[in-house]
Amino acid sequence: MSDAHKDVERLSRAEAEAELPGLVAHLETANTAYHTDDAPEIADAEYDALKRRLAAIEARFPDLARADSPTQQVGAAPAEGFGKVPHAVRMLSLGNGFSDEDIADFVERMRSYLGLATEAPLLCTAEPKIDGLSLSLRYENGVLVQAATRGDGAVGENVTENARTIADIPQKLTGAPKVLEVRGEVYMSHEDFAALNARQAEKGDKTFANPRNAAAGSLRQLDARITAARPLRFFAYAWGVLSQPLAATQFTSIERLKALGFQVNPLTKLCADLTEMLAHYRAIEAQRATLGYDIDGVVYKANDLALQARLGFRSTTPRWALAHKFPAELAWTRLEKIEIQVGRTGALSPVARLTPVTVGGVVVSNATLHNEDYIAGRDSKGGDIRGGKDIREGDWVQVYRAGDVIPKVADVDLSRRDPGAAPYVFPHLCPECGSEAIREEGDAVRRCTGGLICPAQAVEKLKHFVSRAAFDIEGLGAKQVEAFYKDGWVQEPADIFTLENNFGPGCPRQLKNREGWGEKSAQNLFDAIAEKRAIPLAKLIFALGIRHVGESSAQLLATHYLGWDRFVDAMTAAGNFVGPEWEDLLSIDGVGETLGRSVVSAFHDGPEREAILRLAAHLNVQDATPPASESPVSGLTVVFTGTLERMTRAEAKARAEALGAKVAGSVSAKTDLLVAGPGAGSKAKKAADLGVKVIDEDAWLAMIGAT
Ligand code: D41
Repeated sequence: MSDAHKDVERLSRAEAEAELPGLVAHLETANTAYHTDDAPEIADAEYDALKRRLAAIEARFPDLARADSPTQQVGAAPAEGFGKVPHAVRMLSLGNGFSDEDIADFVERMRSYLGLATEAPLLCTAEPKIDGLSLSLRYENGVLVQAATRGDGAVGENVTENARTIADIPQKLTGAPKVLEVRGEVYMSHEDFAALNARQAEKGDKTFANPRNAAAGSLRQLDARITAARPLRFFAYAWGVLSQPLAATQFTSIERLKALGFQVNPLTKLCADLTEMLAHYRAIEAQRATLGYDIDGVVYKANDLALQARLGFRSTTPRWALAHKFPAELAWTRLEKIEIQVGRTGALSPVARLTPVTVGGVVVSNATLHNEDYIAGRDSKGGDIRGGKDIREGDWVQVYRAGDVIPKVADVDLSRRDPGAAPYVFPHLCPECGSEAIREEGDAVRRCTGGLICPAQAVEKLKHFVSRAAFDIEGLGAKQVEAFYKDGWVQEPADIFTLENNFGPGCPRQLKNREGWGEKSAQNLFDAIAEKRAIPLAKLIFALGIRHVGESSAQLLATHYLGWDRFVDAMTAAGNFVGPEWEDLLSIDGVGETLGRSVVSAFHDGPEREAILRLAAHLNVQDATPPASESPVSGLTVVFTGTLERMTRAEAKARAEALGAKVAGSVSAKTDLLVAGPGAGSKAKKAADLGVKVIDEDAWLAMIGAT
């Protein structure tokens, strides 16, 4: 072997060529010893170092890389990463509250939704919110068969082999339901975190910023041997699919999980009312520093599982649970410079570049400044924020971070301001393309008018297009599209689908010859792209990156229009914001004027429409499925009137909508069903006049199978 200690950057081509075969052979022997013979020959660290060196050499001399190089095979798992696991029961997220009032509102919202009398009890559990990452464990006949990360809540990553190495996770259960999915948090204790970082530093490996990152980095190792060497722990706090209920309440379900052998948090408490919930929050907060692991708040959950079921959830958060977050940590530092970033929709977002400072264990060097009013010390209604103090370059500012969000600026210290500091002048031209940046009436944000000619908007749109919730093309992330854009390979989404034609085998310039790419990875990318030509309608609508159109509104549009052609035709016909197509768009529950205008505008004649149609020409758009038609009320327009005795109006409406019905406020010729409680007046009469079917509350409950 040539001098393996020579810096890769200084290797000559001949030296690299001489070193490669030995390196490859060494790694291949190690791989076989480990995977096939189950007898590792070299230490993990040595293996990793060899592999890093090989990758570095290949990156420097891409044409020397072999298609079957060990760098293209990551351990036992496929090179692309983990397999995907759809969650049969969606992993919901949690709403956040910060103040005592937020918690009082939460309890009041539940009471009013359920129509509880003032004296009726509403018990809630309160437990620490572990700052780790959620994991779902599936047991069949008492045997752990699968572990999946949360992912986007609908689809996670298969980390079964890694989860098996965590001591807190039982491999077998006795007396469990036939099918049981246990959900909880993977975390690392302070002590184990410190020891791990010390070991990492000693080996010259990267250290972790905090226990949460260490836990995430350890669980998401493609090589389960690495996970096994990391001291991860697990607290169970919820469940997914169950073949049989665990118990009738949240609290007793957790007790049952404990009896089955899971670790559950000992600070979980059953609280009778708001006062007890807040008292327990204070008690947990007081112990925070001595718990030995990171928590970032307290989670409250309605205790009665029947009430949880009635409360249900809205979009992705349950109505029956809330996280009460601890106040964010603060730190003072100097704001060195204000920079403007241009986003996908042209928004000019000011970012503070800070002298790096540690806030809650994480080094912060950037903070968002929101918009020009925020910098000037004004809120969206023209009132003062920070007592009207503006922010200038060179100022001393107080920054904070809450959870995973981008750090923010809370305050500015005027006593330390340089007397010569000038107020910040927000640009009126886009810093990326020079187009005019304008602020529309009522909009807090100034936007670049350059549209797709603005490189920043084009790149951000592309990044959004390939993001996980959109096209999610394996091997094509933000970094890659940015590089392709810079070199003129991909200017708009349609170009992704001609990449193989333009830069594939036989072309003058080929992807496999780019730095960081090889024959195999290039072909993998072309295959991954081809695979995504078939795309569900909702994903395509979301991927277009139209302002105001998030994942859930894209879903609403898809389930309304069902097919791509119908959607495009309708948006085109609604072009003047009048007429039946426009009315039809606004009739979708959840689609308002702002969203409607934004979508229709994207399909106005012009470059954006052209780009969308060019893209669609490469795709095979899969029709959306109409909403749950197995429900007997799906598609019906229902009106509730009179006094409902078994549930509140809010609950009745939410349930009907969850079953695919449309709930209207007044009776018309379009009404299919009137549910009339006692005291129904003019609506019942009108229904009778129009020949609309009228039923009472009990008949309605029977109809939806909720007696
Ligand atoms: O300790 C936690 N991090 C925690 C997270 C917890 N104790 N309980 C939780 N409960 C839920 C629901 C109510 C949705 C079952 C959670 C989370 N969710 C959660 N963590 C991350 C996303 C959602």
